[in-house]
Amino acid sequence: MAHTLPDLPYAHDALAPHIDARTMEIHHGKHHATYLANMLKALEGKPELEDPIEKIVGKAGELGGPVRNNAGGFLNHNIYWTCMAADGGGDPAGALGEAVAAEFGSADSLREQLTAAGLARFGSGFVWLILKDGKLKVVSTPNQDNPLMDVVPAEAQGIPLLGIDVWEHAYYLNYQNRRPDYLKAFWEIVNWNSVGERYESAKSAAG
Ligand code: MN3
Repeated sequence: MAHTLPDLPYAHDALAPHIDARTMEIHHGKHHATYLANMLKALEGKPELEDPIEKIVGKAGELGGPVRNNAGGFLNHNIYWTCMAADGGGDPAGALGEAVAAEFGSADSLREQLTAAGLARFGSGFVWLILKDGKLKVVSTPNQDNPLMDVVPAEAQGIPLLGIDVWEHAYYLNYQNRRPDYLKAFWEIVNWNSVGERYESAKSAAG
């Protein structure tokens, strides 16, 4: 299986002023590309190189630290780009909207929980909305860990639906150390349609 860097689903400046074009250029063209390059190096000669990225990430414990960090970094950014859109924002609709209302009370309450998890993540990592045992759950993981990994704590394992990058490289040029401002801005560009599509396919895969 050929692993390639996906194009951004929008122009570099599409998310401005919430996320600036220079951040997107470096984040996608340098950071994301480097995770992919280092993942390919770490998997050189291994049969797992032929596997889909989700399967590789699921075996992170067995495949070792460089695969954990770089395959995680590759998949996490694949997800993160699709969680944003120039015309994003608002509240989730459809089946996801109903599940959010039933399980969190409101979209505001879900946003509050995701924001709190992002502020509580010390250092670098990701905040996630996952599907776990048929239910929605807010979790966070350090570094480039992903909820699909066998090595993350059981309570943080699940199918990732929404991922928010809280590494400083995701926001430093625009916001410097102000992670709260970045997380507030994220809600103006969140792509609930794409999160909702992942939710529906995860639900139907689970039967
Ligand atoms: Mn990043």
